[in-house]
Amino acid sequence: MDLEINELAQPGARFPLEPAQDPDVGANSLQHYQLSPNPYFVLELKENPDGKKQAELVLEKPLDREKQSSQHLILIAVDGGDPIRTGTTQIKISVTDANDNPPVFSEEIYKVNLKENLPEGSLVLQVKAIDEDEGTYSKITYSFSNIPQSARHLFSIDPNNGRITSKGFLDFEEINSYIVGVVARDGGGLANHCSVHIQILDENDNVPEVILTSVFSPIPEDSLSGTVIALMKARDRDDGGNGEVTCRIQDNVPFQITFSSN
Ligand SMILES: [Ca+2]
Ligand SMILES: [Ca+2]
Ligand SMILES: [Ca+2]
Ligand SMILES: [Ca+2]
Repeated sequence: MDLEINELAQPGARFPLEPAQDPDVGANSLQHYQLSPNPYFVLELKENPDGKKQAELVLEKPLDREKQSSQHLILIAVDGGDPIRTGTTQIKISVTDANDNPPVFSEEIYKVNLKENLPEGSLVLQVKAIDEDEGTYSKITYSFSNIPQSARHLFSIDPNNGRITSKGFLDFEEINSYIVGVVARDGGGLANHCSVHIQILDENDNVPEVILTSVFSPIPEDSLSGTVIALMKARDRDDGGNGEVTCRIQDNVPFQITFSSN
C-alpha cells in the first residue's frame, strides 16, 4: 500500500487502510491486525455497518519531511482459525512537503572591504541562504530590502544567486561605508533578512590643491625680511598619508614659506 501524508498532518489524523480479505467464515476469517512498532502511527480497528473490520492508521506524533521523508510499516492480518493464518503487506508512506522552513542566511551580517574606484560590474560579495524544503518551497529569490538611496544606484543583486555587484563609481571621499539589507524569499512566501556592511577603502586619487587666499602686491623694495607677501592654503581630499601635504618653494627666489597652522 502506498500512502501520501503531508508533514503538517496533525496528531489524531486518521488514514483508512484497504481491508484484508479472508473468504472463510466466523472465527476462521479475519479477526485483527498487527502493525510493526514505530514512533509515528498506531492502528485502530473500526467495525463497519456490514460487520467488516476496517483498519485505520492514526498519527500519534507530528511528521517532518526534512527529518524523514518516508516510512515503511508492516501490517499483518490475523484470522482466528486453528492453525492461525496470517497475511502480510507493506505500507509505504511518503511524507509530502509543506513550506515549514524559511530561508536561512549563512551569516546575519556580511562584511566586505572594497577599494574605491572599483571597476563597474565587479563582484562585491555573494550572500547565501538555504531552505530545507523542496521544489518551489525551497526556491530562493534575493532582493535588497532596505537600501539607502545613496547605495541604490551603486549596487545590484542577482535574484537567483545572491551575487552583489557594483554598478557605479565608488568614491571614498563622498561616502565611505554602506549598510544594505538583503531579503531571501522562498516560493511559498517565507522570508528572512541579513545585512551587508560595505566599507570603502581610500586610494590616492586626489592631487593636492593650493589655494591663494590673498596676495599683497606690489610691495616696497625696502620691505623688511619676514613681511607677508601672500597667504595660501593647501589641501588634499584623500585620507591618512594619501592626504598629507608638504609645500616648498623654488630655491632661487627671495621668499620662503612658513606655516601659520598645521
Ligand atoms: Ca517542509
Ligand atoms: Ca521554505
Ligand atoms: Ca592624494
Ligand atoms: Ca581617495
